Amino acid sequence: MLERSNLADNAINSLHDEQYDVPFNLQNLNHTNMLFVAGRDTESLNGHWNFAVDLLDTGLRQRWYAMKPSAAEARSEPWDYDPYVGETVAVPSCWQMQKEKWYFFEGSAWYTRAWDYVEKNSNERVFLRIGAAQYDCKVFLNGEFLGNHYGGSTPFFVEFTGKLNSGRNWIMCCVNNTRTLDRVPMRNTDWFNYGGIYRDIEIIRTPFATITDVHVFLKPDNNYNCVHIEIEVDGPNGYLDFEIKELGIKQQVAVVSGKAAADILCQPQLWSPDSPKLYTIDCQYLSDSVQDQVGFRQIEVRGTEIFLNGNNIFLRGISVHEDDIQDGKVVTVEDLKRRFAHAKELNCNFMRFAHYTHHEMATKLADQYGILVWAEIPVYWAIDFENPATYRDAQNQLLEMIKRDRNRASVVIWSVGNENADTDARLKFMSDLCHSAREFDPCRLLSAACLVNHAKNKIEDRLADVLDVIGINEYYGWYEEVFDELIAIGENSNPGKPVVISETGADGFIGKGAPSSGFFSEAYMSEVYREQIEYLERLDYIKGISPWILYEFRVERRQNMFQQGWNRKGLISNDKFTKKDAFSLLGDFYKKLELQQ
Ligand code: GCB
Repeated sequence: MLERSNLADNAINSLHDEQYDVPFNLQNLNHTNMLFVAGRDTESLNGHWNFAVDLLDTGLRQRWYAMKPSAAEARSEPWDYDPYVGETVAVPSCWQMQKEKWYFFEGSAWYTRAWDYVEKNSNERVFLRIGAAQYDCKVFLNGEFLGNHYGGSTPFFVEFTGKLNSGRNWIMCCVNNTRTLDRVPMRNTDWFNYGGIYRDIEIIRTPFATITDVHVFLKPDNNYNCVHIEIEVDGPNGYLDFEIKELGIKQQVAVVSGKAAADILCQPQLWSPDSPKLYTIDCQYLSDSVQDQVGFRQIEVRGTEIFLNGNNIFLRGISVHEDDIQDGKVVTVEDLKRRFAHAKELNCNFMRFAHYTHHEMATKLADQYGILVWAEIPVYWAIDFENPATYRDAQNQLLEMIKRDRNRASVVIWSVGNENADTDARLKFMSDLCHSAREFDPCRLLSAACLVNHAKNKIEDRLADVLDVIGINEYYGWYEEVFDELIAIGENSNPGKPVVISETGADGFIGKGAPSSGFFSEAYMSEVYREQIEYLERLDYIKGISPWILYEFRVERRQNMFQQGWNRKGLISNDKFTKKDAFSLLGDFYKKLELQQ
């Protein structure tokens, strides 16, 4: 008789345990254990990982993660999956794009790979960083559960220090993209529910005393002559060295209880779309050092106007999703560069990165290209605003986004949501998010795509009181009919703050069998843009626009014969190459606005 382990007993017992997942939902990998990564060496774990989809969560129930690598003939009990052999997928990727049979798969999937650890420095710390995994990611090392992360678009870290074997280690991740009532977003979205580890996965080593956070910004006091730094470390009291060579700054800053802060007087050349100047900042603390590229600028609202570095600015924008016909949510630098080239061709100075946190390379490139960015968390449509666990998740996604990107001069707006019904619970939830954002970042504006009361033709959203900029999504010519209401909204609303049209647009299908007129025709889409532009020119309460959207994007809920799983409002089709006529209409309008500024 074969000798059975407790795994076999568990396999039977677990059939009756419907609380099997509770121990794995700690959400302990969150903004509190983020590490500052800019300028650090990394070791990529991208590449082929063993992979299995697991619709029934058998892996968690039966504890696949606790199985040891072993030859089949040496095993002493039956097994339903062997994490150490079998099918592989490339990481990063979305499983939908790997095999047709996984296209609509929603559930858990297991990723496993070996990593051989060789210590480089005695006293080093070792972290795993995952750029993003959609949506819940549970991490196991050599069979031990180390924690999980909620939220599909922000990075997270797991510390491996003290848990590694010298030589072979096994890293296992269980990634789950099920749409549930407590998640953010919840169950219904107008974009595709991709799944998987779809951004870079890497190992980062640091010295024992580690710089965990660096926040550097121009003090927003209208003097443009003071760089404020706030640095956090995990290590003893002492000093750190902060340097911006090009500005002649080299300063020792005291570290007390893990924190260091200073105001440094200097005269930086200001960052703007016309002159996206970046400075290299260096920070050295004991034997740890990091380096980042940072621009200095001030964004503010005065009355109903937006000012960048004291100059009145109109946001000529375009919205964009993270989506690709081949790769799904995986982005490459080439893909992002094409995105910015198209935005520049449209004469944009602004982009809305909808509806979740985009790849960190996108905001880095925006810094370099001089594109202002609206960055957003997926508090989208219906969310369980009453649920404290949902709030905790949304707040964590917000703070992870802010901590990742608050050194990016290009990011001028944090958006806390999109088209959410104005209930008391939602008002409290989203106001609290705004307070949190302000606490972590004093130098950006807060916004959300708010709702308009179409019966009264009025911006009537109580959240507007808490925001700096009011976003409104309007689809005159498409979902709404009478363009004159746009004028009435301005007259009836008196918002007292800048209003940005965060969405407007129309579907235009240009593939085989495209209609020549009416809804979904390119001609009708152009007509909507023509009328929109005509009206926008008359709307003095609008201080920016980001039409919907640069590229067509994949979505389950659009299935008519012209959509076939795609939202066709892209100014460019899903090949990211073929422009529709509306592209040049918008580009010409923006050129005109640019010349007027
Ligand atoms: C909206 C949503 C956006 C949709 C868009 C549309 O208002 O905010 O996510 O994709 O409309 O195309 O209907």
